[in-house]
Amino acid sequence: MTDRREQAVAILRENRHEGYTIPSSTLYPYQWNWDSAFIAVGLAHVDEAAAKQELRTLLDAMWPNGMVPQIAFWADAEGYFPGPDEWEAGTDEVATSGITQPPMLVPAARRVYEVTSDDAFRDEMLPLLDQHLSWWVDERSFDGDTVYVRHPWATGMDDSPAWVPVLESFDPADIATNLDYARKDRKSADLSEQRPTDWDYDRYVALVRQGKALDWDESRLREVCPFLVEDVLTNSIFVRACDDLAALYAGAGDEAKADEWRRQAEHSRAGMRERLWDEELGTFVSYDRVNDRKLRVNSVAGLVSVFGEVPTNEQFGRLRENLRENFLDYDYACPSYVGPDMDYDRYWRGPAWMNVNWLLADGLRRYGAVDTADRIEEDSLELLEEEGFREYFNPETGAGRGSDRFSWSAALYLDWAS
Ligand code: 9YW
Repeated sequence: MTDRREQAVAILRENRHEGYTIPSSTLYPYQWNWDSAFIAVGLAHVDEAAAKQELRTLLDAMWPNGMVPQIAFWADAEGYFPGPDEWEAGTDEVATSGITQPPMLVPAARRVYEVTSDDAFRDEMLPLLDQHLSWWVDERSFDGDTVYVRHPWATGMDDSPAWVPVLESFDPADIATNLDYARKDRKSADLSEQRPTDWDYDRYVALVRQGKALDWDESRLREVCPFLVEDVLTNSIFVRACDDLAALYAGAGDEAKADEWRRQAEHSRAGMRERLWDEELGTFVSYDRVNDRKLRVNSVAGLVSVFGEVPTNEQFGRLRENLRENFLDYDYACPSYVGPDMDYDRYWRGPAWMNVNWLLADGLRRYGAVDTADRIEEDSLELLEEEGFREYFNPETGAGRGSDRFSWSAALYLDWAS
């Protein structure tokens, strides 16, 4: 094993708690939803039992209605805001946050199944994954095709410039009575420059307090929450999740169910092509349902539509041009955002992230864009080799940013390097 490979395995071991892996011991000391999915993909190469358990534990936190929470607070920990007392959400078994994250756990479960060929694991997962994806369709879709989220944290790309117009459209004081809080995420002067601003945080916290005041009641929140967004990244992963669930059902011999989810994938894909495509930018964008408008920014999220095979061939041609001209013109692929106020060091406003590179490379291969996928994977490996398992990276200099010993960076290294 190379040194880096040994280090990656050591990080996953060190961040492992009982049955799940925390994203980072310095910044995120609980179980996070899509982090666990990427972690399971990596763990499958080195510890199949742990990979399966990672997903089982995540699904143990599923709400009775089928929502899989963004955070499961399985054990007490210090150093994170907002913690369980702030959210007041969860199940009889575990306290959780009151929002979800992109349903990456379904593609991850398919991957883990393919690596392990464990039919019992697949059969155990099927009804749970079905319940979760059904929740998206039943509770989180206005039209039955595209799905929405109600918090920037739910998108996984917290401070994407795409959310600014929505966050500007309301006054935090109008939706939450108390706006006092203390951030715990800026543990050093450097991190202050690399994390979301206070302006963003005021709005994140106000949305949490609104949800809590309404007991996380979906139908009431649908009426009053000012952030109801059809996020392009969530939708692309959702479409892929529907296809992957269909494939798992087909393998288990349940053709009726396989058909049902294939049809859902097609229907959601069609909705995205119709409403989320932006010809001028050459990408897919998110949609603000409250103010009925596209959120027109050139974010890597739009490119990740290839992960769900969303672009038609014609759209793909345009998207690929956009990728080449605007995103690959940096020393390291792939900036999370390009455009006005791009910030190479700040979180989702410019830095390159390994999970997004992984999704993008996977999707590009589906379109036969092998060279571009190779370039993204090679750059990613180089960043990880040179800088270690950082949370994100400056796309111009390659400097590591955010937390160190970050779990999904280690896990995806294991997948790429295997
Ligand atoms: C937060 C844990 C999470 C990721 C998100 C990333 C960040 C901050 O960290 O969110 O407090 O939830 O934006 O994608 O899941 O690694």
